Amino acid sequence: MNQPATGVPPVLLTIAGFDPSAGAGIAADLKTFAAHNCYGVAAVTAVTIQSTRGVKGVQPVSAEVLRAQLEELIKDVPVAAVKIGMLGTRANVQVVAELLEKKKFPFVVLDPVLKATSGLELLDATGVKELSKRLLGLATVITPNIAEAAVLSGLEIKGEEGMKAAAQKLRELGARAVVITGGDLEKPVDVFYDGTTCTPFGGERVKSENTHGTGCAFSSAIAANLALGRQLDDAVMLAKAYVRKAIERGYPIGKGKGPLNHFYRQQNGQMAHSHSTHVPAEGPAHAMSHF
Ligand code: PXL
Repeated sequence: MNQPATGVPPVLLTIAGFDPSAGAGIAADLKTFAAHNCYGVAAVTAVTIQSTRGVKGVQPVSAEVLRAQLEELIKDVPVAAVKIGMLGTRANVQVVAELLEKKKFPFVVLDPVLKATSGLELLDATGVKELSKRLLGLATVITPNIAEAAVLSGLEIKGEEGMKAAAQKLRELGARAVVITGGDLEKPVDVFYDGTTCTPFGGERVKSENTHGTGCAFSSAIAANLALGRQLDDAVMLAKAYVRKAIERGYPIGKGKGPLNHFYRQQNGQMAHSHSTHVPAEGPAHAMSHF
């Protein structure tokens, strides 16, 4: 097993896209790992053109470059858990499937990211089929939202009963365990199914506009909790509680949906006002700009 030396945190690998506004994607994943006292490494699958106002464009990384990043990393560091997010292309799905088949990582959390809220594709159409065929069965748990679960299961999902039926269907399609997230519902509920019990995890609606990257933080927090030795159902519940608080304490940064506060636990009160001291930027007041 990948048992780190005393005092050395578990290493978690995220394979995901880059969001320059750092609310979603690998930046969110690395912050979530760090907030759980884990060390994060990342292989980038795509660069997105994005702000808190949404995804405007996507430039996938080639399969060769993704493979090279992964090969270099896994020769070097012992990976305790993998989180998979946006993959971009079918070719990148294949690279990840080959990696997971070759290296048996202790835990794999698959967030099957298909589309941005704006409707832009974050995985191409043939990639969706490939993910369904090859990746579902290689994950410890998958964390689709309702729209993603509907696409992957082929079922129309209405309410909690629909979520349960889709979770069962996704198990039939090869997933070992499924959490369908319903955070956007009027009455938010997540449905967890591991083949034995189908458990709804309800929660109160959190009033916040700062929800950018919620799915990324949730799946990463599950991966961190698994690497730290928790059972899957506990890992899911702890991740849900973490994300809820991180949303409540989220930052009103940017003109769209602000990011979560991944580090609320580390801050706990004493740092709350430390941002008010304004340090003037150095250099000329009117630097050259293309913008
Ligand atoms: O939340 C899904 C997601 C994951 N990863 C990246 C994204 C998004 C949504 O926009 O941009 C990089």
